[in-house]
Amino acid sequence: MVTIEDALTEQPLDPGEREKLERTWQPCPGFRGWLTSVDHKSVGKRYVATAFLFFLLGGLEASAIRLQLARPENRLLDPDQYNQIFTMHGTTMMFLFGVPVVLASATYLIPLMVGTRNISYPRLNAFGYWVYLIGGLFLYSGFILNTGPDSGWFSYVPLAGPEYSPGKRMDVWAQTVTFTEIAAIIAGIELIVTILKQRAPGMSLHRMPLYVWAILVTSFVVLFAMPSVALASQMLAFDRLVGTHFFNPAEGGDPFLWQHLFWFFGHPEVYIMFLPAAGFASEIIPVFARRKMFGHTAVVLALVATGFISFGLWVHHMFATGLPQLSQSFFTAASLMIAIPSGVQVFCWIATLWAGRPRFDTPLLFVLGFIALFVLGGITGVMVGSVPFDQQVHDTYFVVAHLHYVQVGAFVFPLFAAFYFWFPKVTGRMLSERAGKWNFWLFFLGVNITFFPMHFLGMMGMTRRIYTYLPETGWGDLNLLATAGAMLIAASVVVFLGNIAWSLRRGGLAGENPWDAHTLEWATSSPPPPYNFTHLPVVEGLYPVWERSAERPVVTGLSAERREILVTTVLDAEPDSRHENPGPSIWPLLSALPVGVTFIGGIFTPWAFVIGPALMLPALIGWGWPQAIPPDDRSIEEVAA
Ligand code: HEM
Ligand SMILES: [Cu+2]
Repeated sequence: MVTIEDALTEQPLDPGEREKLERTWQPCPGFRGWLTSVDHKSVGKRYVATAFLFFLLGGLEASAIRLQLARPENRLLDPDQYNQIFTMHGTTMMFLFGVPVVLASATYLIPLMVGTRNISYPRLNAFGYWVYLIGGLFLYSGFILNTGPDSGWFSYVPLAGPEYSPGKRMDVWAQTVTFTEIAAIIAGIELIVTILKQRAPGMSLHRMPLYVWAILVTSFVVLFAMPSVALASQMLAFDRLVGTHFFNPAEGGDPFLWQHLFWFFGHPEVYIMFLPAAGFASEIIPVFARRKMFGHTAVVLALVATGFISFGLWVHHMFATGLPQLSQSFFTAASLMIAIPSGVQVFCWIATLWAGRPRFDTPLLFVLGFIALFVLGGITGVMVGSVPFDQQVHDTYFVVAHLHYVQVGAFVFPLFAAFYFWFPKVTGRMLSERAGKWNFWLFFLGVNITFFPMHFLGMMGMTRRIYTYLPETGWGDLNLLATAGAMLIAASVVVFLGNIAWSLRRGGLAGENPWDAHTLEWATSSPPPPYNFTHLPVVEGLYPVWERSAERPVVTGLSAERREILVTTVLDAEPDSRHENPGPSIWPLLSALPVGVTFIGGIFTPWAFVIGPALMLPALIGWGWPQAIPPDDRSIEEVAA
């Protein structure tokens, strides 16, 4: 076994090594390259861009909702359109934007941050992207054909069951969910393996960056939460298509089974979005406060604790169903408890800023906005977490206000911070600071003007999911205000898009490390080469770039003629073995298509479950076909020796 000390060599790569790396890792040219890429960066970029596209679509739907509700008795949308649009909005934001964008950005960032050449299972990663894309396109083709789901984003039975939702609408919803869950589980697996087995030598667990911790916890949450809803959506599909009775009480089924299975996923989902967002904040704050993070260990423990506790709260979504007293108390206690690890993180962020010399660039502004909105959303969360209050405001706009403070404030804000922060790394160019500040202030004002009044509307009795209301209710003015706020949000998104379009061509050149940041992705060029690092780095501290010694030790001995990655041990990240990472391949795409045939065809004919797998077989054979590369039998001792 090679020790870390052995790895601390400074042998320069022999001349021509870089050209060899270029040749080994180059993607296929042109359009074929686009279809066959297995590079975590190109797939990651594409994944993030697709998720943002869905964010824009979800935003258009939100605007339609807000325009409809701006005045009492408005006739812009009819009830049927309204039902489809709010369901599409919720479904898009949660399943096609929220979870995917989190995992997509991790797909891009994690291999760079842990100092490796590519993600583990890169072909599976590409496959996951295609499956997700098929799911998203499927949902939107349904919507365009007036077959958009209309039972709300959590599709409660019996409303979503065969009796009250005939037609194909809810089948489209159920299968879309299945697609996105498959994609998410795949990403979770790859990220866990990459984090645990591919960290650069020296990055022992206690030197792992906080964002990497956040993604590790998130990926485990994904693995435990997603199967629950994937199962539920298949059971719903079977109830609707095959005539099973999982949720039909008349035949011994149970509608509450749906609620439990859904929320056992649905609540942790909120943390699947929030934990990485908190991870972004914990990376960005030290850079702009220009000091190390206060309470690193406390934040790690808080992330892990949040991951665990997030599985103990799901029933707080069901307080209005008439639960026994004991479970009401238990789930109230658990819901309040999760405020503790969240509070720990908030205090650590504030302490870091307090003791630092903050530089108020756009990424930090978005993080500050996040902290403010997250605290507000957290407070209303504690309020609805207690049964008596929840009984009053359940299914009102108070809940809509709460959930958006958390999701827009504690998720979209840090995401924008991350976008401004990592855009220079990904594209090589800086985003405009001036436009960034406009983007931030319009967004921050817009979110508060949109969602703060909804607290009052909820208390005044305005229920969610209503397409209009009477003038006598007195809800008109606050609704108009909320709509005006939504227009500010829309304006800020336009500024954001304009900023990207302008900066991609004219933005200042970023260079390797424009923010003077500390994680490993800043130790390579912007954008990084296909092989990420010319010399794989050896990590000497918790802040690898800030704590780099003058010698700058690197790993040597990995082959540049094959796509070799260094596998290290779980705890101490000592070199363990070498692994060959596969090259470009069309099979992930060709395997994703039969998955599409199976689940989409399955809502029309059960034969799809025969035809789809039959088509899948050749694709899998192609995928698994041995490649004509001679085995590499050098021992691990030659690496880094
Ligand atoms: C960016 C501006 C946004 C605006 C103006 C907005 C507006 C709204 C409104 C007015 C509703 C209530 C519809 C109704 O009950 O009739 C709603 C519902 C919802 N929104 Fe948003 N939203 C925005 C962003 C987001 C984001 C970023 C997420 C999640 C990541 C999200 C998730 C949801 C969910 C899950 C629902 C519940 C849908 C349902 O009842 O089935 N929204 N949104
Ligand atoms: Cu919850």
